[in-house]
Amino acid sequence: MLADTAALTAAVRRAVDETVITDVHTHLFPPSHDDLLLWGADEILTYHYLVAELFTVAPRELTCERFWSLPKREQADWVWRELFLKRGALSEACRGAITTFNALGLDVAGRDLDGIRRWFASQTAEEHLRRVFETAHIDRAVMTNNPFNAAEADLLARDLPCPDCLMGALRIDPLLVSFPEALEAMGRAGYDVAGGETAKTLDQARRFLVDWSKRIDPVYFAASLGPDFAYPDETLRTRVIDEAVLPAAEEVGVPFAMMIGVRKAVNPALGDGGDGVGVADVAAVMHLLQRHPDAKFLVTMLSRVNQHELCVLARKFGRLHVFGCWWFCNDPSIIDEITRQRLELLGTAFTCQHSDARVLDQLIYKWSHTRAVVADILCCKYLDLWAAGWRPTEEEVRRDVRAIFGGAFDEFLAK
Ligand code: HDL
Ligand code: ZN
Repeated sequence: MLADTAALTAAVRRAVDETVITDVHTHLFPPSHDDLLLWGADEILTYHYLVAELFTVAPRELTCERFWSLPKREQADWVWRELFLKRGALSEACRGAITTFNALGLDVAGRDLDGIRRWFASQTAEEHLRRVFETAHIDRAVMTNNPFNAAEADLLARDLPCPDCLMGALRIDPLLVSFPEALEAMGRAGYDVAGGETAKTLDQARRFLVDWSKRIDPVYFAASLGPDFAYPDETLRTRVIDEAVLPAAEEVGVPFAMMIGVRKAVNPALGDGGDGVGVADVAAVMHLLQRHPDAKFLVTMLSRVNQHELCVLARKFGRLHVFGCWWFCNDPSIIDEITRQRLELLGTAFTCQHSDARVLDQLIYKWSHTRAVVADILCCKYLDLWAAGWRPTEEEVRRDVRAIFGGAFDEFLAK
């Protein structure tokens, strides 16, 4: 039994610090997938979040075109100089790079970028992956596997070695947002989709998803969708969801993860950094839940504006699991607001965060930053509970912390 509030808050902080986390969405790849797995100083510094921030301050003569023509090292030099040396590295992405270098024992206080680069050059991807998972204290991370991307599909089809800590997820955006691209990829793979937008083609798409699922054993199907995502509507996308995606997900026995609210290529010159955010319509998720009583959905939304309505919807359907403070919400001020709201409306029936890591090393900062914010929130919430008269044990605190860092996700997948 915890004796007093000091023991309670100490137990909460210990639990958050020590809990093993399951990372439910990343862009990581196995080391066997060659240069698809990004890691190291220059990848950390040229993360698309930092590239976008560079171009908020870069001199006019540094055009995006010129930047992209530079070698990766020189791109990283620009970011380091402009965002870390000439200005306060106060953004979440800048602080993240510093947290990561520091946690790896590198001399970031001394601003020794060349020394940091030399250290990375002496590592191998396999040993670094083990080190990063250990440092971040995560047990498993879900990848993003896109069978519509030729390079990824070729590597996936070769059944290359993949560490147990990496789990597959089938990423299906082209089926929903660029059908011609999906048709081309399925046709290339030998599926009979020559008929175009017919019921037969949609059944072939269903089979394509089931066949790929037999290969990579995904924990879910996933797609990112725009602020304009509506369901149902008169577009082909509704038919693709009804006749291909959800029947395949049900046959495979996995949820459909929707990441809603990204305004793609607001500024294409920034590449991956060029996407923006828009307020989406949560009613689309509500209609999916109402029309598909057997389907399960994981949902995260990109706009802060959508979070409360999504939380309330998750109270109405146990088949909806809310996860993460995605991308532009992955900042301490918004993580704080969203996580308090979710605890107050959902208890522990949600997944508080995912890293979205594109660079292996980012697991370190994305999780240490989130643990710090969530620990403060949970201390408040348990103190409120104590003041109400409840006396949680340390085991119960650990149980609840694990729940929002992956336990509830595992439970949701299993039910
Ligand atoms: O669509 C997605 O999975 C997003 O997470 C994008 O990859 C985005 O570029 C990103 O990395 N956000 O963190
Ligand atoms: Zn992502």
